[in-house]
Amino acid sequence: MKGYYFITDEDLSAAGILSDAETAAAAGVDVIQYRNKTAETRRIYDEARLIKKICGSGRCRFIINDRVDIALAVDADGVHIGQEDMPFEVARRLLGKEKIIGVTVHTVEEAVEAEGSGADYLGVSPIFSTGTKSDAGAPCGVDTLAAIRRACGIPLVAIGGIDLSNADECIRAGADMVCAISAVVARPDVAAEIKNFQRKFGL
Ligand code: 3NM
Repeated sequence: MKGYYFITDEDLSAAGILSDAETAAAAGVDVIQYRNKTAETRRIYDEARLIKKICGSGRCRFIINDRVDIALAVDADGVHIGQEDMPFEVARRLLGKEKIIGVTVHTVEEAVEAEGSGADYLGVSPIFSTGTKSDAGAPCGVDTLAAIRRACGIPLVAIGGIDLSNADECIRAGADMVCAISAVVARPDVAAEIKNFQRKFGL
């Protein structure tokens, strides 16, 4: 796992989430995460099926935020769960050993616990303050990211308030991937923005 980590956001997207996902897949991202915290289950299921097809056309893994049931229904590559979502052990039992499970963490303690439970990667958040997720909490900063890097061996995804001006700090602190939502999908040229992030990783 390396480079820009793409997450859909239908409220911020200028071009629409399916167009954004196609753009991300064409840009060669490693991961596409479908995140929808508000829509009805049928729409989430339908969109997940469509994005899975888009991922299939590229080489990217398809991760679904929170919804283990949808991940099973569409045979996604895995899920991403937060501290308030389904407990890790339950998600693992339902999904099996082969699926990817990423866990959002805010502290070194949460990170060590998630890695010990068997998480495949960690989302470290929010690094900087963000208006995109209203309940994201206080920024943990790049120092926490660096401390988690020292404590954990699994891949780290930095998220929250990241743009092209501060992504390098995250990479220097040990992020294997960076996610930026508003700095990408709200912009007119999503492909160019993704490529700018990928270039920071030498991709
Ligand atoms: N999760 P932007 S912050 C989806 O803190 C998400 O867990 C977060 O958007 C967390 O790049 C966030 O626009 C949104 O700041 C990140």
